[in-house]
Amino acid sequence: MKAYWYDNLPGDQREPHDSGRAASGEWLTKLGILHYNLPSRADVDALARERGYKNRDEITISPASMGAAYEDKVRGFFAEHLHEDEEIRYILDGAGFFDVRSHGDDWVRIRLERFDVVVMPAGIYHRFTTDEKNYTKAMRLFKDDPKWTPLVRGTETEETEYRKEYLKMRDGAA
Ligand code: KMT
Ligand code: NI
Repeated sequence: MKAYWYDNLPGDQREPHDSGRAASGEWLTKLGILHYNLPSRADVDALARERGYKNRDEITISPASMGAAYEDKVRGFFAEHLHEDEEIRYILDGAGFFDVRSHGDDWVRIRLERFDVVVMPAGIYHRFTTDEKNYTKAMRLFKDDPKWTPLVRGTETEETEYRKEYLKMRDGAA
């Protein structure tokens, strides 16, 4: 895993967009993000047990697996949204980027490679993209009763309790 501030420059979303300013592990912690590198599947199972992720599936995001739908899918994953539950992703092969909003709506880009796990808290605005190699194979882990519908950023998501709770956690009580 590598995290840095997004450069906000034009160009394909799959380019690195590395501003050259690293985002520290402490900064990710401040945003409520957990991250691990777990080459052993037993460690993933243990994490799932501890945190109550009872369900999982696997997704391969590539032109080979998605055909003509690939470009639309990749653009869809890149629409900024939040969830009312954690989003947990374990990279099985390839690589990809999760961008998460920080203070002042600045983007932090998190590059994930094989065996990286990221847990994003409920209520954080984020988006995903493959990189220029166009290949991400990932395990998606869910709680028993998953609430993982993406809520695309807009007026409803500003007011949702999950967003308010998240900001309280991140910024403390006003
Ligand atoms: C998401 O929520 O955008 C995704 O699940 C992307 C695919 S998993 C790396
Ligand atoms: Ni999401």
